[in-house]
Amino acid sequence: MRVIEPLYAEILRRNQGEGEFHQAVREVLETLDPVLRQRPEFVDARIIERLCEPERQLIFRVPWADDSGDVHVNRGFRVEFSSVLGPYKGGLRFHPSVNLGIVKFLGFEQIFKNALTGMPIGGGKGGSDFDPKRRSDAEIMRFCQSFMTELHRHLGEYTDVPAGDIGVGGREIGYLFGQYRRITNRHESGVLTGKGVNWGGSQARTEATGYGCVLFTAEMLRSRGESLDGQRVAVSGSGNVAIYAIEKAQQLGATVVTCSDSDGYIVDEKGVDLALLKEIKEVGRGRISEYAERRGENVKFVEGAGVWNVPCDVALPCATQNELHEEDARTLVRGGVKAVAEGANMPTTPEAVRVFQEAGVAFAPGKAANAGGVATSALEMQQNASRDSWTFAHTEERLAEIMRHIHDSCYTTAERYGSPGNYVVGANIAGFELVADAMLAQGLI
Ligand code: NDP
Ligand code: 2IT
Repeated sequence: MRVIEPLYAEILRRNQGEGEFHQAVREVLETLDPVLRQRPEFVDARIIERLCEPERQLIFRVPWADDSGDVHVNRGFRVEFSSVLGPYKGGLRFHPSVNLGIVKFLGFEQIFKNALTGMPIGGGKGGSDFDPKRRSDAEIMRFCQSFMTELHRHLGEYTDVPAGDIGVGGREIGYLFGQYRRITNRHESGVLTGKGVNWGGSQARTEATGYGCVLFTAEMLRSRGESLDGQRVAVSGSGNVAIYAIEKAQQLGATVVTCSDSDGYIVDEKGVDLALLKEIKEVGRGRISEYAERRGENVKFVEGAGVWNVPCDVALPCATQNELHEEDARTLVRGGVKAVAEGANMPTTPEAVRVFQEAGVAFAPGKAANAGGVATSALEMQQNASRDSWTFAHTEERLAEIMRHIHDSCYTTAERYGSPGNYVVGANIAGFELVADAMLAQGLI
């Protein structure tokens, strides 16, 4: 951290009160020493200072009226972090906790994640502190229309291409796309990803993040001479990423015994009934407690707690940032966990990551393990650009290839820089080198 400490101090000073952004930056910077020693030109060109300053940050008012006619004012964000590798690319999050620091942490992570996919996409992120829970479809539509009425002027298939994240799924992307099309009078499919498959969306985009996370886990286990078959898996969350992580884990022979939402978690020792979970969450937009009520007496619902007390071989945090703490990590290690892969962005606190690494647990950071979602978004952009549409099988095969490629580049980079088996080091350095080389080539901008 010799070069890094003064840089980090300056980042704290310039970005006060943005705790999640500080955490994400620190986690990357503290692994870069070996590459900065070998490549002093990155230091001379002040690559890190430039990378930590977003190219553009947009904050805007989003007024809308609820079904009773009452007026609400939310705050909208889009942080266009880096376009050195391609148009800004990254999701939109609608959640009451959203603020500038959270959007910047997510945008910063996205730069490296997108680089690791090997696809031509830059990094960005956006969203709003709007709370979609218990809102009617009509309210969601009006909110999305108001949000896009401002954001549209900053987007474009060659400029900035949003997608979903927490609170933004297929329904919201539909309303956002409709409003973009109306305002611009352009059916510009490549301006958003995660669209419906009959109007420009890609097969397997819905599944991609969860599937990719499990495929990455399978690769980590394979490098240790193991597989997912027969393993006991704990998944947190029960949204888009969690549901399709469960699906792929089950396809590969694992038993998923727990999942959660912000109210609590369920334990189903026979294995989660995915059809029931999808019906409750995707169709009914209901709560996880309903799962226990409908599945019967062998399933317990525990209110107000997370899933990490449930012993497992593989843990997949798929809900939100900082949801797996040091004590949870110790509990998981005591229970014999072998692999942890972040389906969510930064769900594991730095102290918890250290516990896993010291215990020799295979640990995959989100920027590698959950990159399947944005990679498939890039495949959607590719299909839109060529007015093509691929089969599910072909798209899934491309996703699997990309996840193998990300795994192998993290693995070999970690080895090359003296930290074998450390996927955090591998992901950060591999992503950083791609971005930094492109910045050097493109000059001081
Ligand atoms: P969803 O909105 O579909 O699901 C989020 C899930 O996490 C819900 O079960 C939700 O519970 C739970 N959750 C959210 N916030 C909190 C919180 N503060 N405390 C406890 N539980 C919470 O989102 P996604 O599945 O799309 O996203 C999950 C994670 O994956 C996020 O970190 C996201 O950034 C990341 N990610 C998503 C990608 C994608 O393609 N969608 C791609 C890569 C990463 P409740 O309903 O009760 O709020
Ligand atoms: O965090 C993420 O990578 C996402 N929410 C997906 C971004 C995208 O553009 O598909």
